[in-house]
Amino acid sequence: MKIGITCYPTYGGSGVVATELGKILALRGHEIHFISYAMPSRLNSFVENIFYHEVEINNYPLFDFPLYSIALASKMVEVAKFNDIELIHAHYAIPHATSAFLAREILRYENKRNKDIKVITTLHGTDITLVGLEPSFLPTMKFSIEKSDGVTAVSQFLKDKTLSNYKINKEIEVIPNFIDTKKYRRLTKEENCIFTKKLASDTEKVLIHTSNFRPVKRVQDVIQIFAKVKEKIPARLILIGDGPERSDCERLCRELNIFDSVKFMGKQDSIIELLSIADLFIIPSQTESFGLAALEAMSCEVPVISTSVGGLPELNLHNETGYIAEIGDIDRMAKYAIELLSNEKKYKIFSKNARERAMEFEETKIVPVYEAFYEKILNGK
Ligand code: GMT
Repeated sequence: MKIGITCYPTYGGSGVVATELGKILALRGHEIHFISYAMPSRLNSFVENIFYHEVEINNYPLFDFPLYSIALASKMVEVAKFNDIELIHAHYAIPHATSAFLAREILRYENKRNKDIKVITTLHGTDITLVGLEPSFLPTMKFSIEKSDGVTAVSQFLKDKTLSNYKINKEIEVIPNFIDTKKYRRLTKEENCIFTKKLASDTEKVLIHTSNFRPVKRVQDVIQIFAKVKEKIPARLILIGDGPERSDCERLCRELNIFDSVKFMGKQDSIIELLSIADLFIIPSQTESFGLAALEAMSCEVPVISTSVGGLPELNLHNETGYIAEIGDIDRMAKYAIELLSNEKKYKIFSKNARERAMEFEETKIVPVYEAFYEKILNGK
């Protein structure tokens, strides 16, 4: 198949899923054309069959805002026309599904193809649960989702939310996030260069969190939980990522007098190395449609303490792969963390369970589901 993939190129989960999917599809013989405003961050090594097309944005002085959606649609038309693209897979609906719809209509209007190009939209999270609900986006979102030829959501939760929030009458297939469990595995001390960097001593437990530090991630809760754990157990906190809440988080650490025990790492590529020294992953999100970051941790044998929101309970199994608590219930999450970190026997079971659970989302199981979905849509079923 010849497939166009559009996604956000930054570190976010939707871009990661889109890029990893494209890489695997290319290895499976498909021709993949990424279309975005910058090179996706995970597209960092050469793969045959992968092409990248950059959307140029015109900054004409009359435009107060860049007209990205239109520029993207025009680039989609160009790429589809000259590369015989059969389908465009839009990751994160805003504005990608709308641009893909426009591109399909332009190509149809030009009437130079035997067959319409197909548009598949994958809903990832805040495109549905947060941003898409704003009045300035809602009608366009509903329209673009309904007009997609195929729609997938990364969890049952997100599918249900889409159908109810937007009153959408459309078949949506649930295809969860996936992981390369051969790559995402716990590295031994000998394999892990980070061990020499002394992030934590042998006697300290390591709590870890990765996110884009947006308010929905509730990183302050991670810090509060850690402060309570540290009162009982020698521990360190590693925070990976960056975003609008980071300065407030640093301030909170100083206020709580725990700044020296918290490492703000910023954006990092060595996620596997860092997860391999971690004992517990904390994800206290206010909304989380799947929780790819938690899946990455679980694949590295790190149990998870999460909230009960969104798709998290579809991944993290309470009392098996970690624990689940209500949003903002810092005391309970801290209690769970202390309990697990102080019970070696239980910890080993949870850690093994986390890895086994992650293997259910192995990429070799999930990517063929996307392929079958493409076939279904291309064959008009
Ligand atoms: O919705 C977002 O926050 C954006 C998106 C991203 O690009 O980072 O994240 C979402 O997509 C991931 C991949 O499907 C999911 O694993 C995340 O749970 C989801 N984030 C939220 O729902 C907050």
